[in-house]
Amino acid sequence: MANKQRVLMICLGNICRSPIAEAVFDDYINKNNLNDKWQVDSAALIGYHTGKSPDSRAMKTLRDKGISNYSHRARPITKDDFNKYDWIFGMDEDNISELNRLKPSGSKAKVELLGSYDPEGEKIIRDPYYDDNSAGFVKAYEQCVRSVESFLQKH
Ligand code: WE7
Repeated sequence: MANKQRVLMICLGNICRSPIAEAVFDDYINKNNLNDKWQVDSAALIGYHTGKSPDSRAMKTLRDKGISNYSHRARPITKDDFNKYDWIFGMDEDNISELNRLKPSGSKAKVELLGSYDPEGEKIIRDPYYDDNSAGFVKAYEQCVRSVESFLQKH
């Protein structure tokens, strides 16, 4: 359908937080019949993990929450993404600084913290990569659910 709004979820390597955010967004638009209006993808700031599946803790968290059909391969963000997407969401302030540095001037995407939509005001979705368990992934998931719901109710 014409005039789909496009959202791109971004984190450092595209294997932990941004795949969770993408899967949560996709699940929400599927369940609410918003597929004609929205499209979502995710990407990395660094091509370090290009072609890899999300971290097993991210996939387990999604499965435990009932999202079992998600598959994704990490890819780096491109200059074109800044004109293709309407919103590009970072997970923390480092992501936002890097996105603003990469963004070609005059490109259309709005660069924002996904957590800026969290009704509980928890703006930063912390990087759980070096954690020794999956609690940080579950927390990131819950933050994504709150922010995605609130974002889609506003738009
Ligand atoms: C991460 C990461 C995350 C940090 N996912 N990596 Cl060892 C490395 C080096 C360059 C790029 C990437 Cl992606 C990675 C692996 C994957 N979420 N978070 N590294 C991380 C966190 C805090 C301080 C420094 C780093 C590299």
